[in-house]
Amino acid sequence: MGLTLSKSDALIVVDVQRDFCPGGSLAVPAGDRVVPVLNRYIGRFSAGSLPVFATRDWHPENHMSFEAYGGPWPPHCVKGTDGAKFHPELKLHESTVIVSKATEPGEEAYSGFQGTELESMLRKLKIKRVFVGGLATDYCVKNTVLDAIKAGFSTFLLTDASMGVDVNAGDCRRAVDQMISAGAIGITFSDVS
Ligand code: VGL
Ligand code: ZN
Repeated sequence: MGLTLSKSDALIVVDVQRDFCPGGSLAVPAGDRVVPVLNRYIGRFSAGSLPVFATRDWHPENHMSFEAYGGPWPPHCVKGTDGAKFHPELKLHESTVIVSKATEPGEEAYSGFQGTELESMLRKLKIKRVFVGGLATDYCVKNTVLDAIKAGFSTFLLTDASMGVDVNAGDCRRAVDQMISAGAIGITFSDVS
């Protein structure tokens, strides 16, 4: 596609945390495969001094999404635990802005925009286009992409740097279709290099 990155572009890395990677409590199968690809995007954005945001699921111990509290998931990404840490090989820079979400016991937030300062920070920087990748395609990536579109950003889905859970077969494919129908543009690293 040959995109030229500029000052109004931002990268949003979604939930690349240990618990969502193999060995974690809510692992995306082969979720860690996004790490080297995201590192290339991070390198590309950082080289141009363009902003990089990293969202993280940051739950209290009694979060409503956990089975014990009526939710669908095993405990994961409890704030301050090893499972909530970013994948150790994810090369975040000093300047990366970390966005913690789903921090309230009674509120789920699959989107990085929900209950956070992400949108206001992007506006302050006069960002017009966002590039979104990470985990999981069918939950937090999807909801972050859909909210970015709703907020008026031109939104690019990093198809080579996102992976999903597929609780039901086809969930990821449907999530990608839904994002594209809503206006997201699917790209791979070669489009920005
Ligand atoms: C996520 C399930 C539960 C995600 C977060 O980051 O996609 N999925 N919490
Ligand atoms: Zn969660």
